[in-house]
Amino acid sequence: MAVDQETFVQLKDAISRFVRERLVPNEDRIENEDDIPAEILREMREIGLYGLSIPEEYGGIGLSMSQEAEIVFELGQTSLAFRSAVGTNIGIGSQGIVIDGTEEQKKYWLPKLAEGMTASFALTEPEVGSDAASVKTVAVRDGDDYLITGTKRYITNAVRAGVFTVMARSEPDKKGADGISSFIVPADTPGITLGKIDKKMGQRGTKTCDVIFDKCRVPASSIIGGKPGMGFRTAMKVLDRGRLHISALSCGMAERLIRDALAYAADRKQFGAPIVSFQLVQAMLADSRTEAMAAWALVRDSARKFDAREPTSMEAACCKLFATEMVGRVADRAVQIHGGAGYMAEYKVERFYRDVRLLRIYEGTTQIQQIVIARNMLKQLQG
Ligand code: COS
Repeated sequence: MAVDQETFVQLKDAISRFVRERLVPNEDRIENEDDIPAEILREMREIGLYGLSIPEEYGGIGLSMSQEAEIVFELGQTSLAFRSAVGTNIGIGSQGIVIDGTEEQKKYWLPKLAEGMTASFALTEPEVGSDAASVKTVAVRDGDDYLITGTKRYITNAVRAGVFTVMARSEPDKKGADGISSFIVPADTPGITLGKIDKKMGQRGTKTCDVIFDKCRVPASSIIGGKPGMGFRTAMKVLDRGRLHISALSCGMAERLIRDALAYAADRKQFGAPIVSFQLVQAMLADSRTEAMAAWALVRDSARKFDAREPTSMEAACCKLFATEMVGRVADRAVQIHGGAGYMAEYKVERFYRDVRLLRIYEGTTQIQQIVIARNMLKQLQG
């Protein structure tokens, strides 16, 4: 799945222009209002951002992973809230259906998502974070239906969602991963309520909250792929892909931070000269540039392997580990280069410093990536 190069170049140019001309000028508004204005969400729909990764035959743009990474790199160069609004559609919210859905599920849901209905991914729970296989939300069989009950936590875009993909335990006699199914649950299903919007360290304008399911009735046909007990594996495949996406996003934000830090250093004078002329400042810029290039090369290479259908669980975890930690260091140096100004809200660098902290946590913490990498290394050793 990929669009032809000419169409892709046009799309990338259009999105890059949209980021510069529409999103960057609205960054302060997002920060102050803690929301994305409806007109910007509409423009994001019109430009096709909601359907980037949905195959063309289902009404999307049908980008390959490599192409998606390039676009997300562009989207990373502004407040992360903009990417978050469409991120669940491009990634974790839609991909369960794209990867493992039945033909009927794809035909029904994917065109709606490509048009801009928001899809939200509901895995995390109050007691279930890194240990994703211990999902406590239950789906109890009732005739041809299931009744879903449980609480999902920190669910991105829940307030904007038209549909949730929900991981729930449908096989009570099976422990761990084998007992979990992924369900497609329309957001207007009776029995769903939303908790209060979470107050976060950063990423203002993104919306997360609890989603509470109380005996939500869904037909058995809403299990992704139609086969119970496969939901954990679907979620893991979705997250493998999502980790490449978050890595590309980290590289985009690193680009913005380096650009802003360089511009500030060239402008700011101390000891009678622009601080960029001082070697200790140059060292910080050079370290950031080097690490950002290394991360981007890793992401591009891994995305290419993903498109070639090579196994990429380990590669995706390596990318997520390296790129998200990299952007943390780049943000820290960018604050340092800005000096006192770097601590002031007037300069956006302190905001981005807080925003990127989440990248090392969601879609699998750095420590989970280390576990995934080491387990794959052992598997390779054992042949
Ligand atoms: N793709 C396909 N299948 C996978 C997979 C992947 N990437 N990873 C695991 N599986 C399969 C395994 O092969 C196994 O199936 P079999 O028994 O048929 O072989 C099953 O899923 C269970 O896997 P495993 O035993 O490795 O599960 P663990 O409970 O040990 O969990 C980790 C593995 C820790 C890696 C997983 O729980 C995880 O990624 N946690 C982080 C969750 C996360 O990212 N949360 C963020 C929330 S979304 S913002």
